[in-house]
Parts: sequence; structure tokens; C-alpha cells
Amino acid sequence: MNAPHSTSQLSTREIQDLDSAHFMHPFTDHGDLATRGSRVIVKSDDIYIWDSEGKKMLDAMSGLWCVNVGYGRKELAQAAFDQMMTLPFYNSFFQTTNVPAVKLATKLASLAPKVGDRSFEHVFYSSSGSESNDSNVRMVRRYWDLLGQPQRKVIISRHNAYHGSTMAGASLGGMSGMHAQGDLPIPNISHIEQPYFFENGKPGESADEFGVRAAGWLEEKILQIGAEKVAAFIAEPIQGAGGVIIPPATYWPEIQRIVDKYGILLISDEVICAFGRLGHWFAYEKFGYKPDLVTFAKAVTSGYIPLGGVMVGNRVAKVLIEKGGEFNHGYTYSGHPVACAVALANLEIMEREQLPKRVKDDIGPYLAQGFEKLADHPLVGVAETCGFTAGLVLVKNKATRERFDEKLSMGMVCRGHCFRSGLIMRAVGDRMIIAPPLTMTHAQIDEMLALIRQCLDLTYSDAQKNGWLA
Ligand code: PXG
Repeated sequence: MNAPHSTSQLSTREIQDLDSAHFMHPFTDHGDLATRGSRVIVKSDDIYIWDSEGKKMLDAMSGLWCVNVGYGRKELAQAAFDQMMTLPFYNSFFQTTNVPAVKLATKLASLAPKVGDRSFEHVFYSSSGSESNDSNVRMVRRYWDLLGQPQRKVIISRHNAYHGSTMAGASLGGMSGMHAQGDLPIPNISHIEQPYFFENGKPGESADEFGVRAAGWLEEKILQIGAEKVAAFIAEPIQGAGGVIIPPATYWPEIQRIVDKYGILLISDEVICAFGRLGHWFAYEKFGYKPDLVTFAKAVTSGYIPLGGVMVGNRVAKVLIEKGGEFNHGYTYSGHPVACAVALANLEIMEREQLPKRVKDDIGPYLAQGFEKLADHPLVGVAETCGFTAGLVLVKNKATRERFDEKLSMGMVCRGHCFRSGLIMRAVGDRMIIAPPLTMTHAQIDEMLALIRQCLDLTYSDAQKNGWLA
């Protein structure tokens, strides 16, 4: 097929045909895509996106957990433009640096709260969450080698975690579908169960009791492997892509006790949770634990341009810098000046509009109130929020919490109603999740909650009509 010079005159059908002919999408069944055609997203503003047919949708997923400051921010475009005209690119390999990368590292270090004996003075840059987690594996292994403990190789993670899609990222993640393709995980990665109370709590067990039990699986795994072989534990503060799995309050303190007891490093993967999502600049502060490495990406630029990295805590930085010599690892785009300039402008907006505080004191509690009301819906087994993200579970029987047959794909049925009703909401199995821009007004939250309720009603009536309910 001959590619036209401009796509602006193309019909939706033509774009869809070119799309399936040439563009291999991530995490996509291409046979299915070719039959059904992609939804072509053409523009955005504030909290809304539009498709090529002119349909407006409220984006309750912030792109993909990214657009925390909302769409249409001219300041971010201006920052990119200005930096491109000044210095669009230069590498930071051979004893060179650039001003935005230095300023951003300084800014991030000032925003990352010190906890106990941990402070974060250093940043290692990448362009994505996946790359950042690869860097984590490299840094963790180097750290233990330099300390004369090269046998400490195993990194423990959790089932249903998401840590990216590179070989190391997908191995650290706990998605069985990803492991099934490409011979993963790579060696020396081990997984424990996630702290999902709704799914794994025992009858009569309180959430707090469950939190301690779930953290205990880490200790069991450490002892099973041999503590002297364990390098680190990696976890998301709350599991995002896994379905907004919020651990009980007792979970993180117990995890901290265990990693301290065995001296293993703690990696907090905050690709989704940092930059205001949970009401703090960094989410470890909310839960009060002390990570050694903190992964970030996505909302550091509100997704306007790719950037990721690792906040390197003093414990690791000191060893790598003082004992390490050259660290043979890095990327062409580590510290990309345009990406860093956009990140600085993005953080300025977040500071000026006090977005983390707004989530903590205002819109987070407001969303929580609204979600509590959704819990009354006959289809909803549990509805939970944390900061400005939320999840609810679709159930067949509210009283017994019986779930729908997986084959019915109720999450996808509900998601279909969301699209048609002008709402972007994600389905993770039968968990429906949101992570909207942190700029939402109360009126926009009300609008979103009304749409969610409407879609739940439509899904419920489908279930009634088809005899899917208990
Ligand atoms: N860690 C976490 C916690 C993430 O959520 C990554 C690492 C990888 O980041 P990159 O930038 O390499 O994609 C992520 C990414 C979903 C979904 O369906 C979530 C992500 C990516 C794609 C889909 O919720 N999170």
C-alpha cells in the first residue's frame, strides 16, 4: 500500500486500514484489530479526548496513568519548543551534561522526602519505566558485587505485578501471560502472592490481619531461597496495571521489618504512584516505608514526552559512586534535554497548582465519598480508592461475592458500555479501574461518577437479560 504524504484528509476507515497494515501495536491481537479496526484518537483538551468520528470521551485513565496535569498545557509545548531550539539533544556519556538534566535531578532530589536514614540525592535517567527497572536490576547486582556478596542475585517480586515489558521488566512483573511468551522470567527472579484482600482474605480475617499474613509470604520466600542469596524486593506501592490492588495498612510496615531484618534492598516502583497520584510527590511517603531505589516514568512529564528514571537512595549511590568506578550501563537518551525541560515545566505546574496536596486533602477524599456510594450498586462487590485512583469489582452475587464466569468477560462488557457512553475506564479482568487527571473539578468528578453508574446499570441490565446473575 502506498502511504499518502498527509493523513489529515483520510477517512477513519482509511486510517484504520493503514494502521492494521503497518503499525504493530503493543499488547494487541492483530488479527482481531484488523477485523474491528482501531479507535483513532485525534485530539484532547483538559480531561477529554476525541476520536476521528468526533466522539468526545472523558479520559478517566489519564492516557495510561500519565497525564496528571491534564491535556492541552501550552507551557509544556513551549518548554519543548524552547529547548529544541536551544539544544534538542546531546548525550551525557563522555563527561558531558546538559542544564535541564542537571536542574531536573536537583529538583527531583528536593522533592523526594528523606525517610529514616534514606535520602535521595541522585537520579539515573532512562526513557521509560521498563528501562528504569532494567537499570534497577543492573544497579542492585552491581551493589552487591561491590560489597563482596556476588551470590546475592535473587530479586523477589509479586504475582500480578507490572514492572514493564523488556526482558528484565517483564521478568520482574508477575503477569503469567507475559512469562508465557519469550521464556521468562530470566534467572534469579522469584515471585510471591499479591496482597489482595478481597480475593485472598480468609473468612473472618480482618484486612489488617491479612496485611501481616501477606507480608509474611516475603519472609517465607527469603528463607526458602536463603537470605544470603536475596538481593532485593521490588513492589509497586499499590498495584496499578494489576487492577489497583491496595494493600491493607499493615502490609508495608511489615514488609519494611522483613527487608530490614535480612538486609535486602527495597525497590519502590512508582511509575504509576508518584507525582501526586496518591497525594504525595512519592508514594513511599504515604505508606511510610524506606526504599533504596524508586522507579519513576509516566507522570514525571505528564506523558507529554517519554522520560523515566530511578531515584537512587544514598545507601546504593554511596557504594556505586565511591567503590564502583565506571558503571557500564546507560542509554542514548539518559538525561534527554527536551524531556527533562518538559518534566521541569510539568513539575512547576504541579507545584503551582499543589496537585499532590489537592489529591490528599480535596479531590482524593471527594472521589472516595463518591466511590463509597457506588459500592451500593448491585453489581459491585467492593469499591476502593487510594489517592486519585480507584477500582471496583463486578460480582454476580453481591451477598456471597460470587464472581462471574471468566468466559463472560464482564469487565469487557462494562468497558464497551463505557466507550459508547463517552468514558474511558480500564477493565482488568472484572475489576474496573480509573486514574483520572489530578486537575479534575468536583463537577467533573460528579460527571465521571454519573457515567460510571450509568455504565454499571447498562452492564447490569445486560446481565439480567442474558440470565448471567445468580
Ligand atoms: N512499572 C510500572 C509500575 C508500570 O505501571 C512500567 C513499570 C513500565 O513502564 P513503560 O514506560 O516501560 O511502559 C509500568 C507501565 C495498563 C498498563 O494496562 C500499565 C503500564 C503500561 C502499559 C499498560 O494499565 N504501566
